Order: sequence, then C-alpha cells, then structure tokens
Amino acid sequence: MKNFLFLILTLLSMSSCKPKQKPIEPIAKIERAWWKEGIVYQIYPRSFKDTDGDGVGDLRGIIQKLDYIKSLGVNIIWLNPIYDSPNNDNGYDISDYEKIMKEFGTMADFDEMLKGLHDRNIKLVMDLVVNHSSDEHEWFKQSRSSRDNKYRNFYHWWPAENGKPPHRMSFFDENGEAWRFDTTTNAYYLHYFSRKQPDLNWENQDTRDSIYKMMDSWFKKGVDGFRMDVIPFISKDTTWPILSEQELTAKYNNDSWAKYYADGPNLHHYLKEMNKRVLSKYDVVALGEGAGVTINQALDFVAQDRNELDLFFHFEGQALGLSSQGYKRLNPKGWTLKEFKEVYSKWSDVFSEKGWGSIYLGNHDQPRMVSRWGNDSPEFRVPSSKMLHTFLLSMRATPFIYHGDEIGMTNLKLDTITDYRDIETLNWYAFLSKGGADMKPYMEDWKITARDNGRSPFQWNDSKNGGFTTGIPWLKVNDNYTKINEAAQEDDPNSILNYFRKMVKLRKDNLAFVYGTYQLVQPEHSQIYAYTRSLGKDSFLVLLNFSSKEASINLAEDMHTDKIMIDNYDSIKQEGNTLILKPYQAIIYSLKL
Ligand code: ISL
Repeated sequence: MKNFLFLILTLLSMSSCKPKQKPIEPIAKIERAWWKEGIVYQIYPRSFKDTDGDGVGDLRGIIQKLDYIKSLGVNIIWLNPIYDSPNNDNGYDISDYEKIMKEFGTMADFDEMLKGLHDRNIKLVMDLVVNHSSDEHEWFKQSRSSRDNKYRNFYHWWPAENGKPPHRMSFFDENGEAWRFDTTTNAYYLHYFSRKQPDLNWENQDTRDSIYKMMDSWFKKGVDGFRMDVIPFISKDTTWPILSEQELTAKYNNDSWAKYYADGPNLHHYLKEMNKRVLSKYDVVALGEGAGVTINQALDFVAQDRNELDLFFHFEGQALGLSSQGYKRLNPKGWTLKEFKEVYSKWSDVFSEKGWGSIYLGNHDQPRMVSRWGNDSPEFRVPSSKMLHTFLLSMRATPFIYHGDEIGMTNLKLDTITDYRDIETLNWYAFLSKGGADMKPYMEDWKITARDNGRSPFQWNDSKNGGFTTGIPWLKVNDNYTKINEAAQEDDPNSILNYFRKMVKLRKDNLAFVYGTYQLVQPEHSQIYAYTRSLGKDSFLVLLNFSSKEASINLAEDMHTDKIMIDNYDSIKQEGNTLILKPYQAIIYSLKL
C-alpha cells in the first residue's frame, strides 16, 4: 500500500512537468522540497556591510561575509531589491529590473556573489517588485510622455476630462492620495505606494509579457526564486468604483480592503499564467508576500494543485498589539500570548496537508524581533532572543531570520523625525502633522513600530559605526554596538549567535521540526507556549516561557520527557511532573513514545 501511494505521488509529480518537486519520498502527506526544509536568512543589503565607504552596504560586503553566512548553517538567502533605483523606497522603486543599483555594485559583483553562495550550497531568492516600478523606469517615462505611446497602458491612467478619479488611499503619499495628476497628458496615474512608485497595469498582456521575460532572464542567470512583493495587489478592480469611507480606510487582513485594492478578479489567472510561462520551467521557489490576504484565501495561492506560488507570508502575527486607529499606533492593551498562539497555530494548521507557510518575527518592514516580541532590557535580551529563535526554528513553516536577529540586535528607537530615513514614516509624519495631529504619541509608538528600527546597520564589531562602514552610515548605527556585535559573540559559547547556530543544526538534523505534526499543549497557559512536533518515531516537546517571570507547567501523566535537545539556560527545575521555567526559558525535550 505504502509503495503504491509512493508510486502514485511520484507519477503525479512527474506528470505536472514541474521539476521543482524532486521525486524524493513524501513525508506524511507532504511532498518534500528544498524550500520547505531550508532556513532562510534575509539580507537587507543597504544595511549589511559597506566596503567602499559611502555609508551604504553593497554586494562586495555580502561577498566579504559569505563564510560568516555559511557558518550560520542557513541555506537560503532572501535578498531585498538590488536593482537600479533612485531609492525613494530603498530599492522598492525599480528603474531598471536588469541592472544593479550603482551603490550596491555591478553585475560582475552580483555574479561573483551568486557563485560564492552556490559554491557554499546556499540558494539565492531575489525580491520581485512588480506591482509598481519607479517613475524613473523607461516604461513609465514613455507611458507618461503621450496618450498614444506604446507603453501608455503599462500603467493605470485616468483622463482628467472625466473629472477626479474615485479616491484611493496611498500608503506612502504625504496627502494620502493614490492618484497623482500629471500635466504632460492631463491625466492621473495610480500609485498605491509613493508618487515615485506608479502601479503597473497587469491587465495589459504586454506588461505581463515584459515581466515574465525579465523573470526568465534572472532564472537563466541561476537565481533560485523570488519573494514577490505585495503580490495580491497586481490585480485590482479597474472599474474603479466609488468607495465608502469605511471601505477606503479598512486595513490589511480585512476582506473589504482587499476587495477593492487588491485580490482583483484576474489575480489567480495572472499567477497561473506566470507559473506556466516561467516558474514551472525551473527548480525555483515562489514566495508570495500575502499582504491583505485572509487565512481562508491562503491556500488559493499555494496549494500545489493550483499551480501558482509555493510559499506564503501572512501578516496576522505582525498585526498583534497594534491599534486599528492611527498609523502604526500601539494598542494600549498590548498583545497576549493566547492571541499569539492562536495566530501561529491556525497558520500552521492551514497548511498541514496542502500548501506551505513561512514564519518570521521581523524583517525590513518590521521592528526588531527582540524589541517587539521578546524583551530588549539588558537583563532579558539574551534569553528572550534565544527563546524567539527556538520558536522560529521549531515551527511547521519555513523560517525566515532577518539579519542581525542572530546577534539579538534591538530597535533603534529614534527620538527625532529628522533621524528617520524611511519614506513611509516621513510621509505619514507630513500627512498627520498637516492634519494637525499631536505627533508626540506617534513618535513614542514609532520607537516600537517604525520600519527604520529594523534597518539600522549590522553591528559587526565594537569599532566605529559597528564596523559597518568607514564613512557616514545612511541611517544611524544603534549606540549599543559596543556591547552588541558579532565579533563579541563569536567566541562566547553562550552567545545568542552560537545558540542560533545550535538551533539551526537541531532543525536540520530532525525532519520532525519541518514536516512533523504540530500539537498545542495547554493552549490556555498565559506564560508558556508549549507544543509537540512529531514525525514517525520522533517526538519533541517545545516549551517557551514568553514572560519575564518564572512559569510552571504540569505535564500530562502520559507525557514522558527523555533527552534535553536544547536549553537556553543550563538547567531546569523539575518537581515530579511539574517543570519550572526561568524567565524566557526555552527548552526542547525529546519524548519517549
Ligand atoms: O511596511 C509595511 C508596514 O509598515 C507594510 O504595510 C508594507 O507596506 C507592505 O508589507 C508592503 O511591503 C513591501 O512593499 C513596499 C515596500 O516599501 C516594503 O519594503 C516591501 O516589503 C512597497 O514596495
């Protein structure tokens, strides 16, 4: 029977013509794949390592650190955009998809970096930003030049003789308006993000063909996948209905928001077309940034039989503890561990038989993981960082680790608006202050929530600027670099860095952490997040104390702990079946079955 099932699955994977699913024996009901078993390290190149003293990280900086990256044990890199760009949104405004941004280096540097990664068995996933381009892209320059230019329909235009277009909110516009008037052709163009990021018109087959051609050229070069920026936004309701105030201001993860702004009628048609025309031809991974997508829709993107994408990023975890009122305001009630468990459990369960998820606690758009979900005080920064890594690396989803989190870097916590560099924060500041808002509470909350918190330069050592640059860094280096830096942690066996490496190894050595079932233990516990991960004859119990107080848990009579696989302290108190965890203690046991 087992052999028969194996044969069917192998035949199925062969008949789909997709080389990406290697014919290795499926585990449980899941087909194995390198991108399910991989551990992703995200590099925000601007902030990683500068080698030419201009204060901006570069590709040669990544090349210089290849052995460090290898030493982490990670096997996939996600690199934020490195294409030519005027840097209105740090590379998310691309002016040429097939050139390298001059601050970052040259195509020869890119080739050397890619080879260096591949020589070390590390795959490279690039960012694909195709909901919008830069207004300095040749397509847009042509498009705006006349109404009958052949690139006119590469973007969304609204002729001004039809009156003002129905209001759409923009994420990064200082007036909050997504339609921008352009005098040359007396028309408005759409930009969900900044004025310098016009939205590409996917309704136009020529636009799509040009994008597929560009993707193909990167795959031919040997890149191993794309992380697709705001991919649900590519299809919109282009009948441009007039929206109510409520519909206009609704947030991500809200059906009515997505209904008009994203998730348009042709979205899945476009993704299937992209899969057929490009993705299916290579052994690559496609990760969708699922902004605005609810859990009920998630499988439509990544279930294997849909032939669209492979991996899905959700935003529900990041929304915890935020207020629905005001830009990036905190909810004074905070977030509870119970809510946290609910979110991460349901997003684990939704992909238990079909599709596949990703898990992350920080990235270039989010604050530092330890400042937001752990505790960055001198007393608890180390144990809570280790605890969060234990969580990320023991869950049932591909883990994404943002550079700097492996050494427990903390939020930048800027005091003045002039120190911020992020267009999102700067434009919201302009928009809100124009409206007369009291900016003090915003500035306080942004010390926790703003994007620049996670973008400060990597802290390599205790020399000036944390060894990131010999010039003036583009964004402040966190003052704590003298204490928190990579060099100081290399030789310390108890450092966050060395714990991270141990945890990476544990995941790589035990497929149960990848494919095993996930079962919550005592879901109601308010301090401890406990779950088991089991596959075949292997079963593990993960215990994570998310609080700054001791916490105890009584294990069920029939749960028999065996070996300690990892512990972020060097001991645990045990009284009979009761375990007493220290503040932020994380421990994984193997279980006797
Ligand atoms: O950053 C966010 C919250 O502060 C998100 O809402 C973000 O705008 C959203 O996740 C889309 O992000 C992606 O596209 C943006 C770019 O600025 C982000 O850096 C990128 O990750 C526009 O390209």
